[in-house]
Amino acid sequence: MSTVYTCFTTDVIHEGHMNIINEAKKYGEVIVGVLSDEAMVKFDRFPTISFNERFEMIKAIPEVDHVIVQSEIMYDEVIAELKPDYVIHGDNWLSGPTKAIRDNVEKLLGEYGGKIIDVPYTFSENVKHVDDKMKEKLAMPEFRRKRLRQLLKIRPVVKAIEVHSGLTGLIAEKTVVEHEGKLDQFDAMWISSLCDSTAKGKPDIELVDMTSRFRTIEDVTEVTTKPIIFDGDTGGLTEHFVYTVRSLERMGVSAVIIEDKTGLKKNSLFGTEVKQTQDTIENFSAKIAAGKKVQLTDDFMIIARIESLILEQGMEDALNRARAFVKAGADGIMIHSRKKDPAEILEFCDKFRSEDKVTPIVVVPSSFNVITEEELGEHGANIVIYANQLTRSAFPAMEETAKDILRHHRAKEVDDRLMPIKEIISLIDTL
Ligand code: SPV
Ligand code: MG
Repeated sequence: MSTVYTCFTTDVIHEGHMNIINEAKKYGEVIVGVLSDEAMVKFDRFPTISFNERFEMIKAIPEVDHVIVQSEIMYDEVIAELKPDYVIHGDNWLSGPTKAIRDNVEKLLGEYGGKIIDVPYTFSENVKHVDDKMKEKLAMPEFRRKRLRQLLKIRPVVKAIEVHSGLTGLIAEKTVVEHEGKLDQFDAMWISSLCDSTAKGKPDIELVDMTSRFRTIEDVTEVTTKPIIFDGDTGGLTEHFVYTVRSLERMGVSAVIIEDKTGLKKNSLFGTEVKQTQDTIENFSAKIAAGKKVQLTDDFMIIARIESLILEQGMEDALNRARAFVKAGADGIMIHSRKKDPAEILEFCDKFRSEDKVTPIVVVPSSFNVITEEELGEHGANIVIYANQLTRSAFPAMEETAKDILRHHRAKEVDDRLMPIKEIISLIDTL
């Protein structure tokens, strides 16, 4: 008897899946692979139910003969093991980033004469409704908030990108690339104080008030599902910070990062070129402890950001602070540097990791941008934040367009680099 293989990433079985299974049944014994959580978050989205629940759900379908775990997005392992006569899939993988998966399957099957069956994708009201509902569930505060902690368990390095509006949120949410046969996307979003301020044409000195920063969070949460790491600057007065923690938690933010500076905060990338004052270990520890005391869920994280390297206070000072802030209850440590050479960041990571194996380390490779996420991960970093690149790429592009319209007294000359009108009007999903 022939064998037919398919792989599912869904949390809900709808008529589209049943159509594939029924089609598969015509060809022989049906084997379904359930994609692991690790692989699923890399190319699709976070599951809303546990892996075991997804596995049991597939097992309960009478037409399915066997269920296995597929641990990678690419089918190499399963095809080598099962040598199925057919692989069946919705024809939506004929284009877009998932085409790389189909190409790979085609190559693997071609080696022994296996065949692909592309089943027309089921477009129906109910399929759309089920998909929308899963997304909406992921966007709810109680689901979104805990996702950063979940990701830290399953991703070797969680990567976050800066967002400061609904539109940049959509870029973080939807951008998936295929590169060298692998699919990838961002795990989380960073609401940068620098970019949130810059988008409003204001300096990054805690001038944009919390009410306005919260409004940015709402703009982002309205159109996305990924977890949010909020740049809380210094956290302000401890008496105010406790209220900020409660508000962020309520909005479904996963983590706030506060930096150990006091007084008028300036952006760290100025370093010692401007006057900046580091807070005392005692004061900052008390702020962390106060925040931890008021939070209502176990999901929310308060991450302490250490400015010792930025302010040239030395490695020992940075490490001392890290120890103290973890003791005060910090759920993670962010270490920052404005050097181009990542050496001091790596030294901190190595030294901190040698004495603390568990506390997540966050790094922001804006200046030391030659190092890859993988290399940072090898030194113990858990979260990598691309803190300002969307803003920095958009600004020069917009400025150049403005200049060219002024030069030519019309917009024709800039047209080639613009998103087509059709694309921009359909970029935003409607309910
Ligand atoms: C931000 O993005 O606002 C940050 C990171 O705090 S940095 O600008 O490098 O200080
Ligand atoms: Mg900032």
